[in-house]
Amino acid sequence: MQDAYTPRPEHHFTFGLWTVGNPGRDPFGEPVRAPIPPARIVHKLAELGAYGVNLHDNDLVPSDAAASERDRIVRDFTAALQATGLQVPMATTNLFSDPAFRDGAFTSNDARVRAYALQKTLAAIDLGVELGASMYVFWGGREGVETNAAKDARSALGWYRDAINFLCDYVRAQRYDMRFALEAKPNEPRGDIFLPTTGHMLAFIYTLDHPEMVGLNPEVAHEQMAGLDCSHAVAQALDAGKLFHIDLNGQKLGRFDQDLRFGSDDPKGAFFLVKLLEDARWPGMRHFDSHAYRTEDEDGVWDFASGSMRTYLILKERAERFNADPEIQQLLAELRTRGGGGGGDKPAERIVFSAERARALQAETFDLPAIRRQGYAYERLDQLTMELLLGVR
Ligand code: GLT
Ligand code: MN
Ligand code: MN
Repeated sequence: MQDAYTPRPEHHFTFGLWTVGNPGRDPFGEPVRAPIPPARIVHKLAELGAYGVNLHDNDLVPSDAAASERDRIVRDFTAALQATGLQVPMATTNLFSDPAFRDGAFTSNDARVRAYALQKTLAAIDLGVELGASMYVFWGGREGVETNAAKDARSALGWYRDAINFLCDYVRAQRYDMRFALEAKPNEPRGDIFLPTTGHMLAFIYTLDHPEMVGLNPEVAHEQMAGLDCSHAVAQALDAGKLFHIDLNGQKLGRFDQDLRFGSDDPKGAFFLVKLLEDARWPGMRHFDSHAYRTEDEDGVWDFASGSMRTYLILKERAERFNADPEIQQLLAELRTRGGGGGGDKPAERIVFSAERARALQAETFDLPAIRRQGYAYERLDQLTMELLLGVR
């Protein structure tokens, strides 16, 4: 079926090999789906209208593969990419599956593990570059603790910083066209993960040697797990010029990491996130870091993939309607000019410090009783938004 919500490569939708390839294993049950070979994933995603596919090193190349085996796998994968035109915009390292990383990778208490994590990442960066990736994601799922008796959080942050600095210098020395995107998560698989939110990550970036190379990869579910509004984290990342990548998915509050289909749980939250990205004309990849329900067979996986992209495009169209809706826009214009606009529906001028401005402010009188009495009409605004989202407007 082709309609206004049919995804096309120019929409820049991407999936991970690990997302559509997720076999449905969970802590209580074995995989329910057979692994889908990477080349088949590439062909299916291209058919569905995606732009690209992302990967961890070991999603493609098993960690015990000999060099010749690695080269054969990469050759076959590249052939599938060339046949379909699918891109690999982002790559990352699996620094969490191997039991060697049980106490973390860059922040393990064992110096050998910290060095091995760097070695593994160097090889994975090379692989990403070979496949054309210019974005590299760091999700430190094992970087944390179950007990604070085990690790000094300040030493751990120091090791983390050394690792990212080392890797930035490697990319620079190799003259790779590559930037890093850091992804936060509050917990799972560790009891507590270091740098648990996008805001923590943002502050950490400015302590690095090359902050200009490093940005953020916020994930909807991870901010929700921390009890936060993801669109606010994304807005702050945009404001700082640090939104390098995004992981779109869905999550119920107070649950384990569910990685649900984007928009399937909190469509209103998803709407405001899409609106934010589209209003900002953000040029990055719309990556879906989620997977099909464990109940699904392979057909269900492809339903999940096209559903993710379709929902995004539907919400994008709803955002356009929101921006064009006369009643909603009238309410917003009133808010913009409330308390003294700059003429027409222009907002008031910014208050910028000067000695004169400070003196004028000190002398100003405010009609506080009137200010205290006024309402903001947000109930009406939200109801109009809901009616638009629910399809009756
Ligand atoms: C893992 C995790 C994701 C990360 C991936 C990148 S791996 O699936 O749950 O949030 O983005 O390492
Ligand atoms: Mn997740
Ligand atoms: Mn993610």
